[in-house]
Amino acid sequence: MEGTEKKILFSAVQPSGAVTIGNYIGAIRNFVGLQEDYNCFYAVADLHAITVKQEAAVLRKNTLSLMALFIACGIDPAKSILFVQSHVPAHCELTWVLNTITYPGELSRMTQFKDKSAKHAENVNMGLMDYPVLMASDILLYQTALVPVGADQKQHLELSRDLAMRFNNRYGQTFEVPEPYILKGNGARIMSLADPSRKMSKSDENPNAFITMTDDRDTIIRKCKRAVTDSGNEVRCSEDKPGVSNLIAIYNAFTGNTNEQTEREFEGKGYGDFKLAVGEAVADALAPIQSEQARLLKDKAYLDSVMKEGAGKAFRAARRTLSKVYRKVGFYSGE
Ligand code: ATP
Ligand code: LTN
Repeated sequence: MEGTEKKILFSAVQPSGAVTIGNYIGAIRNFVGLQEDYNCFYAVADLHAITVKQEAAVLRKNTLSLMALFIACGIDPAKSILFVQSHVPAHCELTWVLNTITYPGELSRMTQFKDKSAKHAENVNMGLMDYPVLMASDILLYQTALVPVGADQKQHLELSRDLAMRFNNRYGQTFEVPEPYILKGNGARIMSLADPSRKMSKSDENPNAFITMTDDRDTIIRKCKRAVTDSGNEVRCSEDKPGVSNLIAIYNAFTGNTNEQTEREFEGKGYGDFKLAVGEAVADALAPIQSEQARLLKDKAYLDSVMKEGAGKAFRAARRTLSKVYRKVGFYSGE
């Protein structure tokens, strides 16, 4: 079938720090397989990243690294449109219009806003609150049908759907109403290694809470060995064993096992053997991605050309929707 008949898919990751295996398992890994069946747009969400304090030089570096990581993980610039969010001004332009149909109460009750406001009490800014509207703009600009994300983004996606429907009701059919694509089972939400009641987050102040995509083998194994587990000594996935269940989810993500297969594999063995095996499986899976990312980062001209081409294509697609929006709301554009 021709590419033009494929539905559109959009997702993004923030360059707000070292990407974790939570981001990889919950989001990036799934981006790769979806490239065959959808017209995919994948963005580095730098506009979102500045809703918490970033160091300019570090943000620039993280943007380039994330672009290289996308490609190293298997996103093919010949199949998907890879770009940096701030290179396409329509994201900010649509955000302004969508702000006028968003109620403050919808934003102030968002879980992520409440969590991040508590965590960054010294910098509770309007951007942090408006974050989900910018995210809705990212999605709606491309007439997106499907949005692959981790479970933590479900609430934001609900808002994107509400805003699409609200705008369509008020101004006439303009936006496709997007569907979330969230993994089933324990991979959709990888938990902190230090506290399995919280999600693994790249901005956690404790580096032992997460494994990054660039951690070396020894670090990965050490972090797995230190991971908080539960009482008992049995490798079994269950609600009363959040620490072990989380390690099983990680192990399965990198080995392709099911919960049952992993439980059988470690029957009669203790947590020690299991944690070592998890660390080795993660390190083995990340090694080829790491070397490819390092190779790409040496070829800045190539990365720049991918970004430039992606931004051009995204710009044209976004313009079509933005022009329609501007017409519907009544902005004068000359005779
Ligand atoms: P921060 O911790 O700085 O808020 P983050 O890692 O939560 O960042 P993003 O970079 O915006 O946030 O996340 C990119 C993608 O990774 C999203 O689809 C998100 O749902 C997914 N994701 C993030 N953390 C996890 C996790 N622990 N488990 C599964 N998926 C995750
Ligand atoms: N907020 C997202 C990252 C993101 C995103 C998007 C995801 C920004 N824009 C559009 C999907 C679609 C997060 O995962 N924290």
